[in-house]
Amino acid sequence: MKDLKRVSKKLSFHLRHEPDLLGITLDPQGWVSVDVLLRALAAHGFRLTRAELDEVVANNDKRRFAFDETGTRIRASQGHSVPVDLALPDSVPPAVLYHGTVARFLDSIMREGLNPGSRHAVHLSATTDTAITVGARRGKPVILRVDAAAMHADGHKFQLSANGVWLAQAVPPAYLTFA
Ligand code: HQG
Repeated sequence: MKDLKRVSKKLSFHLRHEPDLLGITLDPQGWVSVDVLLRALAAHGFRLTRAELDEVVANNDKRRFAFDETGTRIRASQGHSVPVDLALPDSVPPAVLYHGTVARFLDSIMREGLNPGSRHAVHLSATTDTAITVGARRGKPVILRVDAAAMHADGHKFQLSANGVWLAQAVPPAYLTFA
């Protein structure tokens, strides 16, 4: 079996950020046919069987990818920088959500709030453990507490991705405190 992490990184790159570089087109909700994807990967020297793809989708540490209900299409569940409408329903968030970041971003975050940067949404976590892992990707993690109950009461929309990430368009600074 191919290295799962290597396959996951390759799929993330093309299904979230650079479909063009693989010669594939994502539909408006981010889906692409599994056959088309496997053929495009093979054409670029990255041979992957359907069974191997199934294993990556099933065993991926963050369940980053999902098949549609027919199993014929695949997409990344979140994290895109290409414009997609995941068509996720709005959901009522837990009263408190967390965001893991690092100290060097704090001045800007406390001034502007959390913004999605190059991604299509701000990623928020239901637990401090997950937020610590997210922040630790960039250095010593700093955990911010998001008053999601107040945001929701004030009309801000939240969606829950298929892999348990809470998504929001932005988090104004008034809803942020240190966890
Ligand atoms: C920061 C990974 C300055 C924000 C993870 C973060 C996650 C600001 C960075 C997922 C800011 C954006 C997403 C502002 C936000 N001023 N900095 N106003 N607002 N930031 O990678 O949340 O492995 O786009 O704090 O595990 O770190 O890819 O977002 O540090 O789930 O599946 O700007 O990516 O998942 O960074 O991570 P990112 P993120 P995967």
